[in-house]
Amino acid sequence: MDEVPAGFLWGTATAAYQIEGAVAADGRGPSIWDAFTAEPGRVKNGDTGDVACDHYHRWPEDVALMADLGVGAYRFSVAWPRIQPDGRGPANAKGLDFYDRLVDALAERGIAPVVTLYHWDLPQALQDDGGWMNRDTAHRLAEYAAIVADRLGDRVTAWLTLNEPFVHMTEGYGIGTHAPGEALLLDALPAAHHMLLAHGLAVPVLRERSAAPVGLTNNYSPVWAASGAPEDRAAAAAFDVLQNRLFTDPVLLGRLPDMSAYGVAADGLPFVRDGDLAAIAAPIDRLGVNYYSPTRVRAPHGTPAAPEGGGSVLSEAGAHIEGAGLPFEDVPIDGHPLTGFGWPVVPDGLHELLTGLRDAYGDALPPILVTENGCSAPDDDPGRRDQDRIDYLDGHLRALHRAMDDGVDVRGYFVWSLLDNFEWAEGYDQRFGLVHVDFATGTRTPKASYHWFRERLARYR
Ligand code: IFM
Repeated sequence: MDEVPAGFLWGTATAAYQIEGAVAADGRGPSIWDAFTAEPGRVKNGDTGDVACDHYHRWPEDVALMADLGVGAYRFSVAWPRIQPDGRGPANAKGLDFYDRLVDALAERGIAPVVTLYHWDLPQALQDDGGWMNRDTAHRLAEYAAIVADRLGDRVTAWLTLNEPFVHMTEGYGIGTHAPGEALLLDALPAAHHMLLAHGLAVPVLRERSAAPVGLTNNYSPVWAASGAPEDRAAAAAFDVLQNRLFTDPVLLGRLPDMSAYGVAADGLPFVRDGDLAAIAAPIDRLGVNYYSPTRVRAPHGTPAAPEGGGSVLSEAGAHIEGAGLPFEDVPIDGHPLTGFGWPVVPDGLHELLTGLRDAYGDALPPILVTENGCSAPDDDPGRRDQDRIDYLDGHLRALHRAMDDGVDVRGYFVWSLLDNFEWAEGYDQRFGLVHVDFATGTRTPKASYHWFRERLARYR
């Protein structure tokens, strides 16, 4: 029987815009995702988060599902536009009340709340002023963090300031496949810096108001070179800098990685001001790690990489990347099963990632929470027999235990996701839930993976 340390957090994860719906309820302001989904052609089938899983109204049922599942923790995000409808100024009491009730209900069931402050739903009013391209947004996030921590700080088990700034920068500001839909390519780099600055400014704000550990969540991918050729190895190193190191070195080491592959001079980036890196490097207690699959890259060949069958989060945008003059090109990973999204299923990648973080950052690495792991699968079985998801989770849990046996300090693991939900540009097509949601009726039906995970969790008690 695999062991985990006392207090290990077994949980499921969600995010506000992906499940809550009720976008106009109780004074919530518009977010960039409301604006983006309203634009024709942005999201598959014209789907929006207007109703989603209607978690805003059905949350007691969802808490009961988690209690029945036997998880000890729940990672969810707070919707900034519910708390500050315009992204600044006084709190909207009804928005805070919603999360207050949720946190109390979780506590009654013995489920620890792990709160992400920002999971991509920026108030539209801040986007109107430039969004994450505007340095002021970092200060706004710190102000919002204070409001949330003042209200929930006595009951939250862990804080995560940001979710996946790499994906938000790349898809939201770099290639425009996510809200706010800007296609600035490498000119989007200020967005990354301002998000990291927001994280750094929020850390002391949270500490002043709450004893709970603080961290941020990145989406990590082990990067494989397509061959041993020096140019492919250089391409892999360059991609590793962009996806992994750019969002970790400043936080854990207080410095930028070598960005010369992107034409960035040794004296850094012009929008990084004196003192910023010290702020970003405020010590954290946890590193949130989201893992889905590795990425394989080669040196640019001038031929667009095949977007289907085994690429990373960037594959979909292969054509954009080709045009961007970037120092890498995504290539498919063969020889592994693929998820519904077409992402390769590589459980060993989780072991490689966790041990790689330990080796790269050593003593600077805080304990890890695996804040997301899971897969999408087609909605093609009325019996909800999602054996592919069971196999995925089983393989990744084995890899997790091997990494822990090898000395990596992991303190929690969260399945993405509790519910089928709004999968951003894919709308409702890609289903990640342990629980099936009928989006026409809101009906929840636990899948085979839910029952499997419940049995698995019972073994740890
Ligand atoms: O649904 C997303 C989530 O919002 C962030 N991490 C990856 C998940 C699957 O794509």
